[in-house]
Amino acid sequence: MIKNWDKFLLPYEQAVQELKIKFRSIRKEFRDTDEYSPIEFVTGRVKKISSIIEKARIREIPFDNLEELEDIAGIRIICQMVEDIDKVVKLIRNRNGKDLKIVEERDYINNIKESGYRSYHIIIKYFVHTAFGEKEIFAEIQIRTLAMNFWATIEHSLNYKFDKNIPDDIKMRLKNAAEAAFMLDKEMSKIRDEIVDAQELFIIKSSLIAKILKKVQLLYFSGNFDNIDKIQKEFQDIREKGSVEELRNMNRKLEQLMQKYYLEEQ
Ligand code: 0O2
Ligand code: 0O2
Repeated sequence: MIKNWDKFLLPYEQAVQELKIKFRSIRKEFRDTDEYSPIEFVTGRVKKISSIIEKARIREIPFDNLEELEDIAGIRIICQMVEDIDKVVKLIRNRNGKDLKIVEERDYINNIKESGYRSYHIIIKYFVHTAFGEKEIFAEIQIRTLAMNFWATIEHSLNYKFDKNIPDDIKMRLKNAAEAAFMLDKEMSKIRDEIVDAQELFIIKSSLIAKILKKVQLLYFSGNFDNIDKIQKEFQDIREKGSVEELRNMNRKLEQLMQKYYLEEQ
């Protein structure tokens, strides 16, 4: 039987277009509200006819049941950091039973494939309305980091080039390269965490410094010059080298001094 491929692929093409728009708009919404987006970019493709035929042959799927293939429609969501993958998975789970149905989740991040491949796959069922009627189809969503994507893209094209006959020693080197890419992911996450911690510390310190400054000024302008030189000197030292704890102590000390003089902050 000669299959009408155009008609067969139509719902898959539509699903890919719709899902790309949906996930890209999540990214846009985060960015428009100045929030960090766990989605860096989204791509999608309909599987090539030759790959569909090959996969069906290997899986012994009859030509009339090609709908059984789960990845004819494929969406790829690329994240900056490993932690973002979990956020994207949760976003998709929140839609379960609404505009899509989750059929299966495959965690190839905690269960790395033999090749070294890492990604989180979610198989969904997705409803499309075409000019020729309605249809529920399978689609595969792959969620991975930029580093995982870098590795998988090159490994996939090497496999394609060598017709899946990559020599064992090269396979081992590719596996090692996958580990190196994952180490890079981990290091980037660590660097980000350290920057966030440093930023948070800076915000806490800046706020305490502002509070202390206000109290010193109030004490000064209210004419209570007791120890004001000593206080200013202490403040200079703590401001430059002090810990959050030292700044908190000084703030408390000034609070007590203000109470002594019946002063109140406006
Ligand atoms: P934006 O605002 O940059 O996200 P289309 O269906 O025509 O919209 P198509 O043909 O699927 O898109 O495009 P493709 O090649 O899949 O690219 C998808 C989006 O991901 C594009 O953004 C790319 O700029 C962006 N992108 C960023 N980095 C990469 C990368 O390393 N690889 C790929 N493939 N894409 C990347 P938009 O949609 O133009 O707009
Ligand atoms: P395409 O269109 O070339 O991307 P199977 O294909 O039988 O191994 P299964 O059970 O159908 O696997 O689904 P699985 O493993 O959850 O997902 C298959 C898809 O994941 C592949 O699609 C790849 O896109 C990706 N993938 C899985 N393993 C690897 C790997 O070792 N290296 C790379 N680069 N990608 C992998 P296809 O079938 O290759 O189709």
